[in-house]
Amino acid sequence: MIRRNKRILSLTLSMAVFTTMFMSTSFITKAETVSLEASSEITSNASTESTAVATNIALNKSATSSSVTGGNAASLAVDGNSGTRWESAQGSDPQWISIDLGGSYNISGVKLNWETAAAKDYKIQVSTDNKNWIDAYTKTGGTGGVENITFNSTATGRYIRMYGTARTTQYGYSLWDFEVYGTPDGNTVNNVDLGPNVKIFDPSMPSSDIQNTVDSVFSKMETNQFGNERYAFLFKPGSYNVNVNVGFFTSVLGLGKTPDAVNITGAVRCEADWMGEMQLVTSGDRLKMLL
Ligand SMILES: [Ca+2]
Repeated sequence: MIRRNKRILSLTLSMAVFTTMFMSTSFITKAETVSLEASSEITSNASTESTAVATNIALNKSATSSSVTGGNAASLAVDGNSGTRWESAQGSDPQWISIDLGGSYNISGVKLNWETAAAKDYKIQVSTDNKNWIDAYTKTGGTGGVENITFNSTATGRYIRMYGTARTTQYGYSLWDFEVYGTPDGNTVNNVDLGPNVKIFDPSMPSSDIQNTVDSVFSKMETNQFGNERYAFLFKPGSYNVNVNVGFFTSVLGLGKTPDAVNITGAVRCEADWMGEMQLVTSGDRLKMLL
């Protein structure tokens, strides 16, 4: 017998900081649906901050490079001074300049202000660990000058580099300015890196970004009942129009001073669709499997 036993709760998600909604699915239930009441009211402490002018998140951050010519150090490409520059060793490929953004960002693009000695072929790469790099942008046949580059899709990471494989001159790769644009992805609080598995959401973030993040985690954790990974979603006070599907070992917490500080106008769901005709349901604190 196929039995659907989904309990639907309706409530407003709102918790004090340490009175959290903990939806670990490890021992509880995968069959319970928690539907969060849509709220027509925007909480008074929801962010009303308007979109700010884009900030160069690479400014004065730590920069390193594969090589240097003379005193043209890597740091001079992120000093906010268009009269100073980094230059790599001359006549040598490949060469790179890398920036440590100091925290994890969703990076949307970069601005490169080349000196005469520019890159013809290069990649902009992003990394979370400074070891493994993902191509965010590839350029061939570049001619230097100022290049404003928007990635086709945002790249998440703490480290970003220009990796050059061919030059426009006999000299090195030389940048007056290497600017980077993006928004914090919520993994850094007061310069403490909480790691890639803690996701802190702010109501100023685009709903689509939050949705993509929670969907990505759910795809990893939906059936991961025997894995070692653990995830936590922390929602700062405010209103969110998102749907949160909760997989195994995933905590969802609303942060705030008062019980109504966080409103999720979509839903938070804990289901067992992945099991097909089998459903896990709770009976008291015991777990039963129904066929
Ligand atoms: Ca400079």
